[in-house]
Amino acid sequence: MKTIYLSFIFLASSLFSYDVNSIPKNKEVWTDASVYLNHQFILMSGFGRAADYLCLYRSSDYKNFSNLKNNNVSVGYKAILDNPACGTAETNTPWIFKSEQASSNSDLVMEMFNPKETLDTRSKLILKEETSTANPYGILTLDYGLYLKSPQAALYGATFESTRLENNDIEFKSAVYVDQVVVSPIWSVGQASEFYGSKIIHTPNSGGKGSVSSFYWNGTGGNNFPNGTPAAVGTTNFEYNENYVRYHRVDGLGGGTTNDRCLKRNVHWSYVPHWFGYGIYDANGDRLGGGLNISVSFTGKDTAGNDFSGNIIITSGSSVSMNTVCKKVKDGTHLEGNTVCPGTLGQTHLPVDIGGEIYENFGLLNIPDGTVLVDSLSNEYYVRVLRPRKVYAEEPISSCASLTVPASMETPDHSFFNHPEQTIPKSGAILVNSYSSEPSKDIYASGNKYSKDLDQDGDGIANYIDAFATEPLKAIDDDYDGIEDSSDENVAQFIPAIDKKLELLLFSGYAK
Ligand SMILES: [Ca+2]
Ligand SMILES: [Ca+2]
Ligand SMILES: [Ca+2]
Repeated sequence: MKTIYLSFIFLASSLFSYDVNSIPKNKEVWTDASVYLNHQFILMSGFGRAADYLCLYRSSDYKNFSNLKNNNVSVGYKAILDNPACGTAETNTPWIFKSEQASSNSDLVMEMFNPKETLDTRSKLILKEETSTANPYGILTLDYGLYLKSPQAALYGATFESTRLENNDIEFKSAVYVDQVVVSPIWSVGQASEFYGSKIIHTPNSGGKGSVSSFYWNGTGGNNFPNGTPAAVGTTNFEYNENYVRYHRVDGLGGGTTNDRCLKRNVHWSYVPHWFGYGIYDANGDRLGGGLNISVSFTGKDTAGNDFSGNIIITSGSSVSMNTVCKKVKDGTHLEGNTVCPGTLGQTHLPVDIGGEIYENFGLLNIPDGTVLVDSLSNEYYVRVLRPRKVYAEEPISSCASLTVPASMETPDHSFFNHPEQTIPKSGAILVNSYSSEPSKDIYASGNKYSKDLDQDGDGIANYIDAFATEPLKAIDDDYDGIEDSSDENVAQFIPAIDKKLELLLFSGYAK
């Protein structure tokens, strides 16, 4: 059995612990996911969420449930997963997995689906070769899509592929599409979008080089994915060895190129972007909205470890207004007390070179996960850390002297998407439940799972093919609408109508 390891460089996700047990588990304070983002995101964006999806596959216990058949037809199985532990939003419903590997040498082919009333999530993984230290990308194809059912629209799509070249180098490519409505509800479906294309050539046991192209359309003047003129477009180019990454970014519209910067790959620190990194909830567990101006007191430590006691302002359910302070990007140490970086007027993340070290302004405080903030009327606000950022330690450029940033490579366009045609397999009871020992987190099945070959409801149909494992009069629901198919007037699966836009070319009139 092939095994899904997880050693994509640069990528990580994490679960924070929090304790708000009196609030129902379907509230946002529980279902919002913590996702580790990267401070040097222009370098990482081409990887998309590949590591998170591989984490879901790996959590599915597929080794125990591969090659499931009923009357010689392949079937799937249901799994309740701890989605936040993989850096993804809590679905509160089972995933349906299908896993097949003909022999121990053949490809492991897996699919996963999460059909819901309004949204449909589906993914396909073909694993040809496991990841290893020499090849952190493995040899694989991974597709992931999120679709709105009515009116039909693709909200998110991603294709990741790694292959072996003739000289044994590994080529990793990706294409990622994001409808901005996924990022923020202030947008309407199809109004604004992002596209990323990346290509990396990795030499095992040595290093590699690559380019990440990013496009952002805000819909102005009807400009949109794929051929409209973007509001922002650029290419980040990099070379890395086992210890360091050297990179810069070419601004596609202005034509300028940033100075080369140098990161140490295995050293990092973290902070919370105060303008969008938090989840802030009212006493009912609902996330606050926008346009707020709530003054609350905070007593704790600033990021230099000094005592802080004073007022900060909640400006939305994601953001807190606070002072910024100049810190070294290497390790987060303050330049001098709580001053801002010279010449920056406090603007966040404008790099300043001081004696060969790079400094930027960051927020003065990291408000800890689980903090309760109180306003003058004694209203309480619960704080979660939802979007912490990992900062790779920035080194003086001399540490990267042996590396040379390559010229921009050709990166995949939207024709790279595989758009696999998928049918959700027949499945039965929940066979895997990551919340067996924490049933209160599972509002769908209370932590329950069922033995594959037993017959829980005694209707003569084994659990693994009984879609209603505890209801003896029901057994089949092949269209996943919750209605037993013998009394279902319309048994038809949702099929995403995908507009591939292949008649259009990706916008190419930008500086590379
Ligand atoms: Ca049964
Ligand atoms: Ca049944
Ligand atoms: Ca049905």
